[in-house]
Amino acid sequence: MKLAVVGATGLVGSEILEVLAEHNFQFDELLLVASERSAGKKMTYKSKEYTVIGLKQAVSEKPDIAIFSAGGDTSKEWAPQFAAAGTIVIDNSSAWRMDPTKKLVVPEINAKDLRIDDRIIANPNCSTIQMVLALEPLRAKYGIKRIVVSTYQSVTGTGKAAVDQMMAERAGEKAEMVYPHKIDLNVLPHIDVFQPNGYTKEEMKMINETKKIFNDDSIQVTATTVRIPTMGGHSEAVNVEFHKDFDLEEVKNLLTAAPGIIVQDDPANNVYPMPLTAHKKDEVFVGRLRRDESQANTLNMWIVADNLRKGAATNAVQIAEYLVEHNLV
Ligand code: A2P
Ligand code: 11C
Repeated sequence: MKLAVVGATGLVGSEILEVLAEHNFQFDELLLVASERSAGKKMTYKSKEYTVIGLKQAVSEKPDIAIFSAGGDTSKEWAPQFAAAGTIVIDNSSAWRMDPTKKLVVPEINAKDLRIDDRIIANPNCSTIQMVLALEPLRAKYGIKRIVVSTYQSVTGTGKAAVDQMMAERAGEKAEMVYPHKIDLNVLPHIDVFQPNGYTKEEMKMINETKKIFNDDSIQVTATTVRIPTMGGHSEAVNVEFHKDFDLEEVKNLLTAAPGIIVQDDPANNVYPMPLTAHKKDEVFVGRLRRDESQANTLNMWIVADNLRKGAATNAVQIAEYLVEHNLV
């Protein structure tokens, strides 16, 4: 097994290496890949030193699996070249997600749809992953009619430069502006670019990707995505209307029993999910479970996950693990 991590020098790339090590993912050879600017740079994985290589060299090495996290343009240009060389690409960018010929995979939900001839597999957007994972056990039992979601997203979702902007502002230093406004001590109702319909691209990702992952266009979704000056994870207030009525205790039991979900819901003791406690964890945390008393069959929930983990690196590594475990590679 030859594994490539493309975008290894980035924020998600370094998280992928951390998750691979924690999960003790087995490979014979590891290729750390980044732009030509970084070629020759040294990096370590499990105390062993590796030399970063460029994409051209990486393709010629014909890795079995390449986990991509180097932006949409890199994926659009290079993923097909890896695929043509026989590599299975697991892509973190938005480049292939809505392509009807590509699978959009959250392993706990739809890895079973993967086949031996899938060559480019898309990893969903971070804010989508944590929401659909927390909803899946409830969807299976009650059926989903409509989702209204508002997000509170970490600056780490934008990348290292955004973390630097926030920290420079906090320290009172001159900041390189990644966002159109100050982010520290502020809240921006703006993630990714605005679309002609007035929504942002992040909001449209949540809407479109959710329908694709659940394989159900009848599910109504609306979203407001917001950047807040925090690190550690994305938070989401989700209002979900089911087709069938539910019992709150049963909801808690279904969530508790589901893989990859941890219920933190003890208001009397101030226990609820937070980015600070979700940081560096692979799971999705769910709490503040309560009936929407204004409408039948409707639940309010609060969902938090480390966007660099289950929202990106962990989900991608889990796809790779699934491929290996099911002899799809
Ligand atoms: P590099 O460090 O050489 O620029 P982040 O999202 O944290 O900024 O990380 C982006 C990652 O994608 C980095 O590893 C970066 O490598 C990589 N990357 C960016 N552009 C390219 C490109 N054109 N080809 C290959 N890798 C790229
Ligand atoms: C954010 N969700 O928090 C974005 C980052 O489509 O993979 C990931 C963008 C994507 O800004």
